[in-house]
Amino acid sequence: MANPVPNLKSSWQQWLRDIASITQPSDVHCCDGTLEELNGIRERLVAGDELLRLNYSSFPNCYLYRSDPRDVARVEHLTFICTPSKDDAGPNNNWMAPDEAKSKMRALYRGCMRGRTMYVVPYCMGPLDSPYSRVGIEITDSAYVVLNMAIMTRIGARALDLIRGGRSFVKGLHSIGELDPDRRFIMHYPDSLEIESFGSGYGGNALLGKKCHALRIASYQARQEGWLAEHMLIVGLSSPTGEKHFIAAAFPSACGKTNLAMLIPPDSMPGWRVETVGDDIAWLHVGSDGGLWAINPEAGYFGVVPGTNRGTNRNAFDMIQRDTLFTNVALTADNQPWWEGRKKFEPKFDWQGRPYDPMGGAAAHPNARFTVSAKNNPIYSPHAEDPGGVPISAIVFGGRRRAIAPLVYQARSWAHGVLVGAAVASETTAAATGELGVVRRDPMAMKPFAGYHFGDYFQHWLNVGRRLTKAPKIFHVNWFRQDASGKYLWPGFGDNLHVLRWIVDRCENRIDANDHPIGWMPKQGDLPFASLGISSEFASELTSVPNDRFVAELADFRAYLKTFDPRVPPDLYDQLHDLELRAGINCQG
Ligand code: OXD
Ligand code: MN
Repeated sequence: MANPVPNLKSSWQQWLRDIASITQPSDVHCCDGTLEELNGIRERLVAGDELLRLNYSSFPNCYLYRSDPRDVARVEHLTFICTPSKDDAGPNNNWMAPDEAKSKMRALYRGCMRGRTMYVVPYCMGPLDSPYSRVGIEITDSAYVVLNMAIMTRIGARALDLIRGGRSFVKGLHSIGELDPDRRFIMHYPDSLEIESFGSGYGGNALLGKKCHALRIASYQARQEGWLAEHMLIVGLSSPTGEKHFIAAAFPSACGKTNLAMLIPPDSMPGWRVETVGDDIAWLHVGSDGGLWAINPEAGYFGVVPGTNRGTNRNAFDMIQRDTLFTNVALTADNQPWWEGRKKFEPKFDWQGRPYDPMGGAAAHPNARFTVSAKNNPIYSPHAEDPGGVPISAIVFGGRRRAIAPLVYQARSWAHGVLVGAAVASETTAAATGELGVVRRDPMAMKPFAGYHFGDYFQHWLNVGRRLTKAPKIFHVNWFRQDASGKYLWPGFGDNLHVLRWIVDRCENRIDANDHPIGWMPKQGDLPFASLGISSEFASELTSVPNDRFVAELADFRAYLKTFDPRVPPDLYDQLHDLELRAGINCQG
């Protein structure tokens, strides 16, 4: 099984040898990404009871992994950006000096792989032949991480060839350590393209290609190189006349990005088709045509399982019926995965493998996940692997806002859109540890993921906009508006396509809109509220912004923005000032 580190002199091999001498594994395995290799790893995990094979007749080639109960979510408070200057990381990040972080990590890594296999996983983020793709190597002592990386990225020989060919690559070192929350850190060194992660085996902390590389390190590189690495889904829409548009949309974690990326058109929109390019991350470049082009750097989905069913997301439900690695779901008596919202069957064991007690809380962990190849998605876009990416017509921001943001509005310009993105806020969910249901500010849904100071990040967005001669239009949506009793005003799911159609019509300059202080809002009759059974009272609430709340929101946002001074671009303050004037606020910064 083991392919010892070949004795050649090159920087990546020297790095592997250095790491092996620090971590002292009993064995080194260089992954080539073949099916045989992955089957072998899986079989060994099954034999060691670390992975459970699920019922083959209903869930062929599916497995269950149970994580340590103290290791079930990303850990933002233990995630650091290690730039030489603290100011460059910004108040939006935890910061540690690179030397301090390195020596702290060095102490943790010393001998940590004794008795374990050190896996070496070369990977590529983005299609292998795309000029926009980036490569990396993750060293890990977790076979579970290898299996996830093999689904989420393009691992193996071809990625290694790119590195051998001289591409710069991200060096990621991961060890589960003892899974001790008190000895857990996720460090990023964007200047030297390095990631060091210790003490967690959970997705975002351990699958280093995803949040660590494709967002934190990539956003830092993107600023230096003039592109954007964003926490966005990419979805394609085709109208019955065959007109096609791609939309990139940023929502904070667990606001339904995967559902929107895989949306099923409602019966009320016959002839419409939806295709998924990506559900979590977009890398966006200014094309030679002056437009914005996007690739999805990932090759799979690491989605939240609870709530997934044929009604909420039929495509996701169908794609996880086979070839899926489940984490922290419950089990039925006949070894099927079970989760809240699955509807059928009963759990027999909870996510920790204990006999299920209906009085004892949820059976599946609320942040239980599926990892599955994008190729399983019935509506995986034929353009998802296009090396040049897909052209983006609209950028959509959104969040969970019970009582303030209207269903949809359009920013007046790119610069106003940057303000709209900077003002994204949402109620917290289970994807990150911490309190649930608290409103937190999450600019562009990048709060946990921007690898540098938000003031510089907003400036970078403005700079990219200046280079776009065919800039996408920017919108904000809120699927989560509620009435006073907590009832959702908008049906969501497939019906969100009605809103996307309005967005496309605006991009094509086909319809007019109402001029509201917040931005352009749909005219009466341009969204089919009545035919969706939405009362006129709800419809008018969905398209209104309560003035007192709006005024309070703007004050809160101004105070938040100030925390990024003196790096907040003056143009952004100008946009805020204009918005305040439109809202009738006499403000001063
Ligand atoms: C995720 C997230 O994608 O937390 O897992 O954003
Ligand atoms: Mn995400």
